[in-house]
Amino acid sequence: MKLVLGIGITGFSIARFLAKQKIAFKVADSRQQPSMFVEFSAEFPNSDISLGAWDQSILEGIDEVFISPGIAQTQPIVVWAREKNIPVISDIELFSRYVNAPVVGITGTNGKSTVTQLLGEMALASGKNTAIGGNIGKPALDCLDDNIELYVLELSSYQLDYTKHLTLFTGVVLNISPDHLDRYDSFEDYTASKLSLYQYCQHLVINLDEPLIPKKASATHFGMDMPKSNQDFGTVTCHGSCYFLKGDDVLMGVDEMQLIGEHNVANILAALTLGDQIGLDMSAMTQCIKTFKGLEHRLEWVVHQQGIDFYNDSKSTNALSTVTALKALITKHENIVLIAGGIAKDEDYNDLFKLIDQDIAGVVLIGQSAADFERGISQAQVILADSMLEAVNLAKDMINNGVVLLSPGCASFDMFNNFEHRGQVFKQTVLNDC
Ligand code: UMA
Ligand code: ADP
Repeated sequence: MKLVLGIGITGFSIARFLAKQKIAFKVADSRQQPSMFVEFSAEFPNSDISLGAWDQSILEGIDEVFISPGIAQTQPIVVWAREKNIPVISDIELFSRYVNAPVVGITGTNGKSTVTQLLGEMALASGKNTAIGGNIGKPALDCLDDNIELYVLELSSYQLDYTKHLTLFTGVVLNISPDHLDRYDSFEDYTASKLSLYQYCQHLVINLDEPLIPKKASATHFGMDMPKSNQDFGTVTCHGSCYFLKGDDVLMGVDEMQLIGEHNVANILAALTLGDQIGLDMSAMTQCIKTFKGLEHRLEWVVHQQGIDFYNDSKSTNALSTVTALKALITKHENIVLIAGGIAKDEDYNDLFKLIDQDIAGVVLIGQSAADFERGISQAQVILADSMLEAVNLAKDMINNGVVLLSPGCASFDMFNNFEHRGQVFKQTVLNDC
C-alpha cells in the first residue's frame, strides 16, 4: 500500500496517477480542512483519508510514501517513515519511473519559471511536441503522455530533496542566493539541495557567472562574457551594442529581446544553451526570444498612466529578485517608487536597503515586514500602507512621472492567498480602482 502525503496540486496528481495505474493508496494531510479536500473526495469517494495531526498509525502497512514538496523533512511523518526505512519520494521521482522521452530539469533561486517557459516555447517552435511542467504549476505526472517528445521541468529544491533517482538529458542550476532558509539548517544545505540536480544530468549546463556552482570541463557553459569555446554561449559588446553569441557566431542583438534587465540576458543564455544541447533549431530559438514577453507577475509592464509606468513583479519573494528588478528599471527610469514588504525571508536585506537609499525616489511598505524594513532604510522617503489600494495611491502621489514597481521581496501569505493573487490585486487596483 502506498501513502500520498498532502492534498494539494501535487497530492491530487499523484492520486490520479496511482488510480490510473491501479496502485492502491491511502492519503493524509496534516490540515483538518485542506483547500482541495472537497474536489479530492468527490473524485476519490472511497479513498482512505487521514486529516489533522500526523499519527504513527498512518504508516501501518505502507511500503512507500509519495510526498508533496511543501511538507518539510522535519515533519514527524517524514521522520517516522525514515526510521522505519520506508522510502519517501517526490512526484518527480515517480514521474521518472514512467517517462520515456528526454527530460530537461531547471532549478535555481530565481528565473526558473522564466527559463522553463521560454525553453518550452523554443522547443515547441522547433517542432517538438513538448510538455512544460513541474514547480511552474502543472505537476510532472499530469504532463505524462506517450506523444510527448520532450519534457521541460522546473524543479524546486523541495522536490529535489525528496528525489534520489531521476534521469535528466540536460539541466541547469541558474543561480543560488539565500532563500527558503526556514526549510534548511544553513545556506550550505540549501546550496547542496540545488546542486544535487547535476548528479542526474547526462549533459551539464553551467552558469559561469555563479560562483557557488562548481565548474566542470565536460559541461557546456554560458555567461555574460565572450564564450571561451564554440559550444558555449555568451555576449559581446561592439560599438555600444550588445549581442548574444554561440562561440564566435553572433545570434541576435540583445536589444531585440522583449524582456528587460541583465538578469533576463542570463535567463536567455541559459535557455539557448539548454536548447542547443537538445538540438533545437537556432533560428526558431532566436525568433522565440524576439517575441517572448515573459510570464505574468515577473517584471510585467501593466500600463502607462498619467506619466507613470506601472510594473508588477509580485513573483519577487526574496531580496535578490527585488534588487534585480530595481537594477533592470534604474537603467531606463529616473523616478522609481517601490512597493515592497510581506513576510520577509530569513535573509539579509541590507543590499536591497542600500540600493533603495542610493537610487529610489520613495518606498511604500506593506505587510508584516513593513516596520522592520522601515528601520533598514535611512535616506529614501518611506511610507507604510495597510492595503494595496492605499499603497498604490500613496506611490502614485510620490512622483509626477517615472515608475511604480510592485516587487515585494517577501512571501505574500500575510495579505494574499499567494503571489498570483497579490499581483492580480495590484493590477486591478492600478487599472480600475485609482
Ligand atoms: N501539507 C501538510 N502538511 C504540511 C505542509 C503541507 O499536510 O506540513 C499539505 C497542505 O495542507 C496542502 C498540501 O500539503 O493540502 C499542499 O502541498 P504543497 O505545499 O506541496 O503544495 P502543492 O499544492 O502540491 O504545490 C506544489 C508546489 N508548492 C510548494 O512547493 C510549496 C507548487 O509550487 C508547485 O507549482 C506544485 O506543487 C506543482 O509541482 C509553488 C511554490 O511556491 C508555486 N513553490 C516554491 C517556490 O517556487 O519557491 C518551492
Ligand atoms: P522562479 O521560478 O525561480 O521564482 P521567475 O522566473 O518566476 O523565477 O522569477 C521570479 C522573480 O525573480 C521575478 O521577480 C523576476 O523578476 C526575478 N528574476 C528572474 N530571473 C532572475 C535572475 N536570473 N536573477 C535574479 N532574479 C531573477
